[in-house]
Amino acid sequence: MRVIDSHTAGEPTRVIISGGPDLGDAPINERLKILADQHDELRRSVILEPRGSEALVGALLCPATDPTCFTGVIFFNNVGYLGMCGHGAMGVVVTLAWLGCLEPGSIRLETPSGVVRATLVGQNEVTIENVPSYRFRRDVEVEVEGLGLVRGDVVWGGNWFFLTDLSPTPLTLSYERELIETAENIKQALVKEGITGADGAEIDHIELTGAPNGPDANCRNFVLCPGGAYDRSPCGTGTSAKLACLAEDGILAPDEEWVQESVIGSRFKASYKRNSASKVVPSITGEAYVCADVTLIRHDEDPFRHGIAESN
Ligand code: PYC
Repeated sequence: MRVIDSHTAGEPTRVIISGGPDLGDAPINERLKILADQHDELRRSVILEPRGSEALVGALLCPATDPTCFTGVIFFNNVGYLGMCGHGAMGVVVTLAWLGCLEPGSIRLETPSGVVRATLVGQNEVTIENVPSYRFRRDVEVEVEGLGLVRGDVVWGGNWFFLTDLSPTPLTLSYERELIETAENIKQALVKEGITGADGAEIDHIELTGAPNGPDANCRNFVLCPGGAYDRSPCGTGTSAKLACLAEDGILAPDEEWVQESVIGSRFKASYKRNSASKVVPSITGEAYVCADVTLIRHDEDPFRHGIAESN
């Protein structure tokens, strides 16, 4: 199986170029279900060790059902599937350009969370116009082990987020273990107290926000992803969630620039517009770089051909 690896602001994406299954021509959400139900070993072998790592997000390209879209894309990680992935969409675009399939300019990508417009500038800079983002619940209070009462917002940015500016430690890598534990405890507390996104959706991303380190950034974040890895980038969908709150609170005006810094110090530039329904439509700009063009080999006799999982 040929895959191309890239990183967007430090966060890795692995795009499957050949060797993926044919998922038919049903709507993309149904194809995601077929992939999950019938071909989940693909996700595991591409993402899990020994071929991958917990930080990796995979992308399977498939023909779009919407004729205005360049391609469909299904994102997945070490524990399952993502409706949308901002850094991953940037990685896909840069990968397609590196393969010679795309020129600088705009395309539309069909994702399970909705259609996303992506604009490539040069070879490495990509702007994603994400799905409309909104705050679902504000100032939600949750009792968290080791932290006490934590207040935050439940927000949709293409994935479900709990955003809070409470962090007992600075948002730096020297506190990596503590930050993961804090975010995991918040996530567990949300589950325990039955706090969800719309229609009972699990809140599977926790975003801790705080003051930036650099003078040219507005905010720093630490984002815990569903499989327990933290996002090395400022997280495209997480930055979208942040913009939705800033817009609603009247802190950021349409078209005003917001610079989001990640826990490793990388940045996304962001802004938003309001669509005809007055919904916040975030634009997120970042840089992605192709870093490997790889053939993954899965021997029939290899006991870990489908990755190292608890069930091994
Ligand atoms: O950039 O949206 C994102 C993302 C989600 C999970 C990891 N990265």
